[in-house]
Amino acid sequence: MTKADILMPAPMADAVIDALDARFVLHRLWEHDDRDAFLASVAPHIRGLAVSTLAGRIDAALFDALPALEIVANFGVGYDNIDAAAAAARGITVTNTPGVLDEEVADLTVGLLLATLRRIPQADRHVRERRWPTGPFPLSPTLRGRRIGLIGLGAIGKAVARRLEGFGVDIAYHGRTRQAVAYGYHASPVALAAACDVLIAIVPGGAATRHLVDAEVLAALGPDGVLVNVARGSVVDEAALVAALQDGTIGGAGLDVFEDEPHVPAALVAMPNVVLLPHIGSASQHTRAAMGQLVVDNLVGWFDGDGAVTPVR
Ligand code: NAP
Ligand code: 8YV
Repeated sequence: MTKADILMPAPMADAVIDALDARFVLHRLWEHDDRDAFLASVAPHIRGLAVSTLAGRIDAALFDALPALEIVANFGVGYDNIDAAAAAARGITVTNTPGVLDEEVADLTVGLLLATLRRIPQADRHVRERRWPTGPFPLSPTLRGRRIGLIGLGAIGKAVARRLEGFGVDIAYHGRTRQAVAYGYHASPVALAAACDVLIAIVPGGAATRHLVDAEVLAALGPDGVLVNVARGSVVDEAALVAALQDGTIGGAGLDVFEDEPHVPAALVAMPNVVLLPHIGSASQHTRAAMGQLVVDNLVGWFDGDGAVTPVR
């Protein structure tokens, strides 16, 4: 059987590389000093792309440079790194990794919420920096009595909500459509923020959700309010968030994602009421292995003629 040519622009997990190497002709773009020249030499043969956010934007210009491209397999459920409309217009299939990371990301989201409210990283630093003998760690805000608003009640949002039910807090949500669920629905982010004192963003990135959480939403959340963003940095107006934290418009934030990753604004790093994570929502060995396997399964399924396992849309 002829092996299809697959392009991997940036490194992925060893297990993914090994599995694709065994089944396809895998081209590791990042290993070449003159990437443009290498790409030009293999471009006519490339039928599949294996990408993560490390590969940068996968856009129309790249599709036009790869005339035989059939499928883009993304490592991640969010695929705002890919111009899916441009792919669809060219008949190129895009796949993502839904289903295998929902519980992991939900665990991390609840952990980040608790860490932010109860100031767990700050308390750890209090002990490590030998400040405990000189005085107790200050009392923290609480989850008790909180009203939690989820911006996005999809697969991950629902997994977060299920966990939060066990914490005895009120839960409401915003999305473009009302769902048949027991949680309260609000037709806009600002209405949700006004009704809650915790906002958790867990929607896809991209133009449609850019700055869904803006200065108005943060003002509606209020001075005891806490924002948790595990969606994409683009969903929150980061400058407005910094201002809201600095002037006390909201009380704190737990952030796993940022507008210009891996760069985090110095103003956020300096704040005592903010918990910052390096985009680790799905980043356990267990779940990253499952995501990698799904990338492989999508490419193998496609080139075996069985179809992609998890195409988007
Ligand atoms: P999903 O099942 O597709 O759910 C997305 C939810 O967002 C839906 O409930 C949808 O409801 C809502 N939504 C979509 N567009 C919207 C808009 N313009 N305005 C308001 N709500 C909108 O996706 P998921 O699997 O839960 O994942 C959600 C996102 O989480 C991913 O796309 C990714 O960006 C992010 N994520 C982050 C990490 C991390 O490591 N931090 C890990 C995994 C995923 P409606 O259709 O009714 O609007
Ligand atoms: C990944 C994610 O870390 O699935 C997603 O949408 O954000 C994370 O699980 C990321 O996609 C890695 O490229």
